[in-house]
Amino acid sequence: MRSARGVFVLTGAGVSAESGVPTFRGGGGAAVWKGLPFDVISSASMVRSNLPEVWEWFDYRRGVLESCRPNRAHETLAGWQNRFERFTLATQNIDGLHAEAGSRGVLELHGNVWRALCLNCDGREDLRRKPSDVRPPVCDECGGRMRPDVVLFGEMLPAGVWDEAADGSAASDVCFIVGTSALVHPAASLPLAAKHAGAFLVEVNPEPTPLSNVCDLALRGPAGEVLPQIEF
Ligand code: BJW
Ligand code: ZN
Repeated sequence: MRSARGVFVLTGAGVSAESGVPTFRGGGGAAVWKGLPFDVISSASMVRSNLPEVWEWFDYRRGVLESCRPNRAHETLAGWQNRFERFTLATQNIDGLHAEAGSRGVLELHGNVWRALCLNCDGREDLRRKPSDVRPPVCDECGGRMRPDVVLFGEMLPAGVWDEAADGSAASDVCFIVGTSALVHPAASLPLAAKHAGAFLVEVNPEPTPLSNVCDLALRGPAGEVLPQIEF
């Protein structure tokens, strides 16, 4: 860490677990809401077939997140950002907790639950700045229907965000993989690009993942306890 010039960090739901945010695949069973597995309700086809229900699901999620604050893992990563020539933090999380902890330029690969996206003109709105009960919300710019600005199964990741994450991973000397099951692609392929470029890979997760066997070091424990212990 002392000699690293480029550090790349990929986080997943586990980094927010100690903040009280439920993970998707942790806890023994698949996350289910109203009898629908999350990969059904969080899918592109659901936006087409039942947008009001998608909003109900994300309204419920925002309700859970309202009381969640960043934990020591988010804070530690925010403290790392000024210590390297290049520091890239890419997250699969949509909760906004990295930014709330003070991280700047967070690459949100799967979007943000606090934003709405217009299906007609691609305009975006901050749901906290303009709270409204209308579902689906109506776009201020064009009057079109809006959807949650998150990346669902079967959808492309935002191109600019993806490109920056790919560049950051390929230019890293050290890559941390924190609190992700590493099952969802293309996010899970980012550490492989880092490995390919010669980076030292560190996994922080209480459980092994499909990436464990390519990692140089596995730190088995909760991110909020492990990350603050890394001194350099
Ligand atoms: C702790 C802890 C603590 C607990 N401390 N750790 C290649 C192969 C096969 C399939 C595909 C492929 N490439 C693409 C696909 C399809 C698909 C995919 O990956 N499917 C696989 C599941 C099989 N990918 C996509 O569809 C992506 N789009 C795409 O590829 O576009 C191109 C395309 C277009 C059209 C057609 C085909 C391709 C988009 C993926 C978007 C994922 N979206 C979601 C939902 C977001 C909205 C919402 O929140 O509802 O994102 S899915 C869900 O999983 C969410 C998460 O970001 C994502 C990753 O989950 P994560 O973060 O890893 O959480 P968990 O719960 O899985 O794991 C938690 C971990 O934490 C565990 O390991 C615990 O042990 C650990 N943990 N406590 C540290 N305290
Ligand atoms: Zn619009």
